[in-house]
Order: sequence, then C-alpha cells, then structure tokens
Amino acid sequence: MRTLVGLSTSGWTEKARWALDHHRVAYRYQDYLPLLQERWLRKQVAPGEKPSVPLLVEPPHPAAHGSFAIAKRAEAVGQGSPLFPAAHLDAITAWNSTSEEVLDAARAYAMPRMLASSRVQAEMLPRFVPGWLRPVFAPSARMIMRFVVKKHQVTDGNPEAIEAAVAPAYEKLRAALGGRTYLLDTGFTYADVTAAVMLVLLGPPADRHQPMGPNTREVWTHPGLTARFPDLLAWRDALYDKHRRT
Ligand SMILES: N[C@@H](CCC(=O)N[C@@H](CS)C(=O)NCC(=O)O)C(=O)O
Repeated sequence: MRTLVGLSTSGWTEKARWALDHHRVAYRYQDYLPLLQERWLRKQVAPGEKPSVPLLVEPPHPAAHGSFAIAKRAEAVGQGSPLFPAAHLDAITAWNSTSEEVLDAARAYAMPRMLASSRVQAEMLPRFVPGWLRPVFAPSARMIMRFVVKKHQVTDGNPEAIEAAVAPAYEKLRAALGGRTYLLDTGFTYADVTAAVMLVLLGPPADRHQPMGPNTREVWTHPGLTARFPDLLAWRDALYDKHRRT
C-alpha cells in the first residue's frame, strides 16, 4: 500500500495530497513526527538530499521525495485530467518555484508564532491525548518546533518583512490570472494547485478541505496581506470548492 508521510498543516503536504486525490490514487496518510523520525527519514531520501516531508513510500518503487515529485508520480500512476500538460511544463515549474519561496516565507511567519502559543502546541497533539495530559506534552511540542526552525534555517517572521517578501508573488499571480479561473489556457493544472497553496497567508483553506484548530489557523493568517488580496482569496476558495477532491 502507498503511504504518504506528511505534516497535515504544511502547504507542501497539501500540494502532494491534492495531486494524489485529483488523480484518484489510493494511499494511506501518516503524520510525520519531526525530530523523532529524522533518522528514518534520512534513510528514505537519496544521499545528499535534504530530508523533508511529504514523502510517498511505495515499495518496491523508490520513494518519491518532495511535493513536486509526488504530484508527478500521481500523474504517472493515476487517472483524470492531466495536471502537467507537456506544453506548459516550464510555466508550471516556474509557478512551483514561486510557491516554494512563498511557503518558506509563510513558515518563517508562522513558526515563531507557533512557538509562542501554548494553544497551538496543544492543537498539534494527536486527538487521542486527553485534555488533562496536554500540558505535559507542551515542552516536547516546543522542542520539535525548535528542531524544525533550526533544520530549515527559519528566519525572523517579522510581519512587515514577510509582507514585503510575499506581496510581489501575490501581485504576479493577480496579474497572471487577470480575473480568469485558471492560470493556463488548458484549464486546471498543477500551476493552479501550487499557486493556490501559496495563498495560505491569506488564511488556510476551510476546515472541510484542510482541517486545523482555530489557533493554528490564526498563526498562519497575515492580516496585512489578507486586506490587500481579497480577490486572490476568493479565487483560491472557489478553486478548492471546484477541484479539491478528497
Ligand atoms: N521542497 C520540499 C519542501 C518540503 C519541506 O520544507 N518540508 C518541511 C515542512 S515544514 C519538513 O519536512 N519539515 C519537517 C522536517 O524537516 O523534519 C517539497 O516540495 O516537499
């Protein structure tokens, strides 16, 4: 059985899941535990590659590492309309690079806010941990977050600096869409998926698409960017309602 190992609130995992679901690929989802599973993860990825999730494990086939590789794998084994039409591969790859940069900035915005919020830490624990036990696990949650901050060299999430870094990418998306439903003339593609997911700073997608606690939702939401790009938020939400199969 295929297993997607990921972090449920991460944009990268969301892109991989969207592509797998779009192509109706059957898989089991498993939450990754940073730090505790680092050694295991290192063994799964090619030498010299920085270990990260999402990772699609499907023995005897080699694991697909990274959201872009997993989306392409989904296209190779799944069904449904193509997300990577050959004529648009360069454009899709370019949108994915923009999305990677924005998601890095989004992580820099959200991680320090997560570290400062015991409510977010409590929301991140598995559901089976009862309320009275949650405070006991809070220090472990903080230790895991600090590990991720260090590993991915997450910089200071100052809201003004994040807005200045991200706004050009959002402006570029607004101009490229020009009020249309899809970025490319062939219809819905991975360019839309990767661009929609980078809008997480306007607030994560609705719970019916990507469930998360209210405090976690709040640490990802950037009020300054949300006020500037309501049209992109409406575009993202309509795209999700139409194309996010689960
Ligand atoms: N380019 C990669 C980036 C993935 C990435 O940065 N994943 C982070 C999400 S915070 C991760 O794995 N963090 C946990 C860890 O590295 O232990 C992709 O497209 O999947």
